[in-house]
Amino acid sequence: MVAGPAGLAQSTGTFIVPHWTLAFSGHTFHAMVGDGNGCAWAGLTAYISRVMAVTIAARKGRAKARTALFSALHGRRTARPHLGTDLDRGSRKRVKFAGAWHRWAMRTRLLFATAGAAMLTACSSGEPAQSTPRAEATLPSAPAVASATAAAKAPDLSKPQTLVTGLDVPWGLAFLPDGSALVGERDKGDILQIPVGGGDPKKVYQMPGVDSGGEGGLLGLAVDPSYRENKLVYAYFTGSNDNRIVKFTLDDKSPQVIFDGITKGSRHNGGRIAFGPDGMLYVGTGDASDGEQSQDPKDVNGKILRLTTDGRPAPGNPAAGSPVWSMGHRNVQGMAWDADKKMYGIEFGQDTWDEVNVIEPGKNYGWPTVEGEAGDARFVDPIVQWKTDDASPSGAAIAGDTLYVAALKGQRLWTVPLGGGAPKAALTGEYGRLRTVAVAPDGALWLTTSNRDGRGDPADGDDRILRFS
Ligand SMILES: [Ca+2]
Repeated sequence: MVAGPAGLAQSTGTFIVPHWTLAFSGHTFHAMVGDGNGCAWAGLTAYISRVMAVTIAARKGRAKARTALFSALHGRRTARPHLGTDLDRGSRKRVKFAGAWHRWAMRTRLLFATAGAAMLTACSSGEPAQSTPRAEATLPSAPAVASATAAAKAPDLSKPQTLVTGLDVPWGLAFLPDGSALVGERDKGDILQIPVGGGDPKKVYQMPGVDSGGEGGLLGLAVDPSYRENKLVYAYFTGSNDNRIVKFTLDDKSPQVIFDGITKGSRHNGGRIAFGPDGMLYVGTGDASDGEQSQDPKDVNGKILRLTTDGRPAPGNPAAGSPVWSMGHRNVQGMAWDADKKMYGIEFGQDTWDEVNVIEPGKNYGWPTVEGEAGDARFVDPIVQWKTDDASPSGAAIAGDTLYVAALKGQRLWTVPLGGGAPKAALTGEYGRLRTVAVAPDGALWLTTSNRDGRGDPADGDDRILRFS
């Protein structure tokens, strides 16, 4: 693989250098703990830089810095308890330091700085060239069938078809009634349209105000159930101050903000939006690395929300006037409904258990008090849990009686038989990180990769959309 100019510029300008520059100059923390630049070295660099920065913050005794630093350490790929951090999720967040660690870290930070420079070189040379989004296949034009959940037959996962290549961190994916698809690129804020029957994607919109970084950016997309009449599309994105939801038409350059004030973070921004069978807009949010928000019924983070198309709390929500549908979530990025309108939500665990939950209004799913199956009467246990290395689930869709779950770190597509039986994994390791899965109007399953999101190892042609029929 050869480094392209764009890839190199991104590596040096946005991610790797900030890790180290800010770590040792004592600047604010968020830029420093970006998500790496897409190679293993970057992950190690970020990990070491977090440890170093915690030490520096402790030495200088800056309470604000410590709080912010812990917020990031709250994430999964971060320091372990043996490094001297208190990761007790149920307690007030504090960072404690073992004296020996502190001294060791201060003595050796110069060594790490040198190592970081070497890593930068290694990372930059490992980036494949960026490519232009293009079609890899065309499809027979099928009449659009207005069903997001019911496929006539199960998609054949042994026969993947590469539909599009050259995408840059595709995240949101939604189909228009004509069978064409909208796909959002997280970091660029672009929305591309993939024509009916396949063909080269065409940029049809650029979302103004997207402030990408970390896990934030242009996230979920949804198409209004009455799109034929009103042409409305919805998007959830990270702006400069918060996560927010807008609605717009593709020829409207000024989207209307319908819901804002969802706390943003470098991690755990949630971001999936979807219309339920009741015509309401459901929203998966994240805890923005502050789990206490998930247990605060007045806070919209760490929740599934249920809104009208104007962004107001939907009629019939558990608490009148509140947008909250369910609480106690850590980071919901996938929602789906079966033919009986039963709702499923998937979420990332911290270090132990990712979850598939049956979502019921007013219920509490336990985070951060518990993670995974706890048998605690206060909380609803998941129906399926996976070790975080095996899943890290971001996308969910139901076709027939099977729930499909796209896994990032687990690099596989989980199939969960909703009628009973053990989940099975498919495509393990074949396409890297998998972000979004959706059922197309013709019943085919679409699946996106996420190898350019800063945590993957992109191959030529990434990111891509795969199709299974
Ligand atoms: Ca839970």
